[in-house]
Formats: sequence, C-alpha cells, structure tokens
Amino acid sequence: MPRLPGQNPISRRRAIQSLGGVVLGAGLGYAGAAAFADAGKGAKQAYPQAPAMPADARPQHISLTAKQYLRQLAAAPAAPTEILDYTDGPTILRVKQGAWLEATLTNQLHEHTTIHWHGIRVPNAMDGVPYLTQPPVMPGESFAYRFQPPDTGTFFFHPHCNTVEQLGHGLAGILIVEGDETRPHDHDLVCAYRDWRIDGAGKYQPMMTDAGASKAGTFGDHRTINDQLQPVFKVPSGGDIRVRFLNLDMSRIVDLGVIGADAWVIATDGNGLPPQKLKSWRLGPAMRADLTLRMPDAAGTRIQLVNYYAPQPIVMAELEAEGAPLAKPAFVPAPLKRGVIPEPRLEGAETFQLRLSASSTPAELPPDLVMPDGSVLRYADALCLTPKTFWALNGQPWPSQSHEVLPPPLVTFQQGKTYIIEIINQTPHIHPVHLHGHTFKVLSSNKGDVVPHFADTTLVAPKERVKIALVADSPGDWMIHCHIIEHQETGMMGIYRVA
Ligand SMILES: [Cu+2]
Repeated sequence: MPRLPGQNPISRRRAIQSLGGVVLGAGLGYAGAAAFADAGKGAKQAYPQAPAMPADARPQHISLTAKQYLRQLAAAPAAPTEILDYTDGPTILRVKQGAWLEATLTNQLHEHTTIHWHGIRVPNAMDGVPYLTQPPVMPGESFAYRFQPPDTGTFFFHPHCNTVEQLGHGLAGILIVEGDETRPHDHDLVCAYRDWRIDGAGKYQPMMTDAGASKAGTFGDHRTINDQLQPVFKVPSGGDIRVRFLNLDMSRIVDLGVIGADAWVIATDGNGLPPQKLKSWRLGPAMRADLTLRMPDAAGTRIQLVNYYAPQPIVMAELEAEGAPLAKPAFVPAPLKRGVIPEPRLEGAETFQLRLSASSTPAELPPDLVMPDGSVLRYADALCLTPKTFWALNGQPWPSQSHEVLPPPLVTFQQGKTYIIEIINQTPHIHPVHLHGHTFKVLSSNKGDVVPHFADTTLVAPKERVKIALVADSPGDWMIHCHIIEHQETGMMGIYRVA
C-alpha cells in the first residue's frame, strides 16, 4: 500500500510499543513515550461515558473506513492523487435530527485517529478527542460513535490528532442534519471548499512549514469545490436553490459572494438566522454558511460562487440553469425553523477573557528517531505532539508533549450558567476560534456591527475583541482552539471545563 509523506512502513502500534524501550535505551528518558504505550491500549485514564443507546433505538448505521483512496485532483494527464477519506467520497451523510446514529470508524491508516463531530453538540464521550474524551483508535481498530444529533444544519467531521497531515490529505466528511426548512428548496447543493497542497502533477507539497505555522498558515494553490476545480453544477431553471457552503481548508479565509443572482445567508455553522442579503460573508477554516437563491429562468444561464478574499474575485464554482423554468411565485427568502440551542441569559453573566497571543516559550522536540528497521519515526506523528510552539491561549501554549499529558483547564464553567467569552486577538494574524461541545452566540465586536448569530467557530481579526456567549449546559472537558490547523498544532489550543 502506498504511504503518505512522513508515514513510515511499520505500524504505529508496533512503533509506539517499541518506542518506550528505544527511547529509554537511548538515554533520552522521555517519560511521555512510555506512558503513551499504555495509553494506546486505552487503559491510561478514565474516559467519560456516553449515555447508552436504548435497546429499541433502531439507529441509522454508517460505516466510515479511514484509509487511502485515489482521486483525480490535478487535471489529466496528471495521475490521481492518494488522498484520505472515510468513503470513496466525497463523504456526505444525511441524517435526521434527534434520530440515533451509529457511525463505526474503522482505522486503516498507518497511525491512530478519531472522529470529531465539528459543531454537533454530542455528549463529551463522543467528541472524538484522543486522550481527552476517548482512547485513540489504533490502526486496525474500530470505534462506534453513537449519538442523536440535536440540531439541524450543515456540519462536518474530521480527525483530531496529527490533523495537519490527516485533514491535509483529505480526511473529512460532511454531515447534513435534515428537517430545518419552512419552505422546501428545489435543489440542495453541498459545496465543500478546500485548497489542496499539490502541484500540477498531483504530488503533495509540505502540509506545514515554520513560516506558515508562525504566520497565516501554509497555503495550497489547487482550489476545489467537492474536490473538483471550478465545477459547474446543473440546477433547475427558475428553481429555489439551497447552497450549503463549507470552508474545509486548513488555512484559507473565504469571502463568499454570488454573482448573477440575489442570495441570502440563512444559516451560520448550520444555525438558522433571519435571512441576510448577501454582499459577501467571511468564513474562516471550519466555518459554514447556507445560502438561499432563485436561479434565472433561461436555461444555460450561469451564476458564480466567488471568493472576494483575494486581489481579484476567484470563481470557485458555477451553477447552470437547466430545463424548462419552474413557474413559481416571486422569490422571498424563507427563514429556517427556529433552532433549539439555549438562548444565553446575558444579564449578570460572568465574562471570561480569552487572549490569543504568540507563545513566549518556544520549544522544539528531540530529533526524529531511527527505528531498528531503518525507518524514521517522527515524534510528532507517533505521539500526537506539537512539533513546535508558536501560539498560546491566555499565555499558555498547549504543551509540546503528548495530548496524553493534558494541561489543566483554562477555565471552569458552572453547569447551567451563561458565560460571556471575550476573545482578544493580540497577534497580527486572523484566527478562527472553535469551541467543542457548545454552540455559542456571537454578540459583538469592537470593530463594527455584528449580526447576532449562533456559531461554533468565529473569526477574530488582529486587534479585534469579539464577545460570544453560551449556556454551559454540557458537562465535560472540551477543547477550544484555533481552526487554522497549523496554529492549533503549534500551541493555540486549550481545554475548558463544564462541571
Ligand atoms: Cu489561528
């Protein structure tokens, strides 16, 4: 089986099991490695327990096999690219709000993995953070995620360790939770944006560079929607179209616009809001926006989805009207059904300040390890380590050790209370800040007016202070981190606790 860059030919488990001895034998005395060998077997710590699925639940079963697939990304005659996915995708799941889901992850990678259900308010035990909420799923192993998606909308899922390599090679899926429309659309179109780090021959470039990780991130230059370069989607002439736009890139910002038709934003990160006439809508990595629009009547007419976050607008995809026009009354954007996320009660709420900053304690790891069979084991891959530290939350970089050595929580919220979090960006770069476990309301910014909206990820620009609020209703230890993955993996990550 072909390997990805940075992967080694021996299994992670074998490597990790031998690692403790090798490391100690080499006199490095790296304690985390030996501890990891146990953690890999799932015995290291008590993980949270998920509520049991009732015997009569009749869940929707989904099989997700994390492995390598071949996909034609670069134009022919380039060879297909070895990508990672959960199905021979793109992986798009459609499920029902509140209905039990049993998604079984089978790991056929060369290293451990998990699934984090981004933006879905799952119980803590199902949140998919290795060493925090569950043991890592080792190569050859499986793990069943069982939960009832509580909210409708457009979500996605991805691994949460060595994310820069796994997500960078494509490992992500889309989860649509249906049942939120007050007026059905004639067509529902998923548009997942990502910018592959490949060259014209379909070969990978480095996923992470020091220059990128310490600044705005490392960028690819192969911009795709649903893994296709500037695709044209055929949709009904005169039809009402829902566009579910997801920014699945690891570092690109998108200012989403539509040319050729009026469009309205009807959901942010899956959560409905009163329809907002679209000029452009800024989306950082991991953020989503659902649009509603009416196609022109004339068959063959095209409209464009564009990114204005560039010197010249970049066309990402086109929609082409097809067939005899649907005879419909004049278009008025319909809001989605009201969500069930608890409304923060702001009066008297405590404020927690979260400062985004550069790290004052840069740290480097020991050099890579040459295994007895001559292969090279990267500490960062094997141990879920941050290879370097450039960033911090409240002055504390995520320890440049294993996820298995967890830092104390940045803050503890009392279950049931409302909290305001003021996110203060003290860096010269923009950061999409993501909270696990809770969907928050974006309230205000010192930089200008904000349309109040629910979200799971919010952008904070340099010198900006953004206020968000949430009802801390789900107990557990939850991650909070920047979703520019290189920032996350070089320190801009922490834990908040609800108890
Ligand atoms: Cu960041």
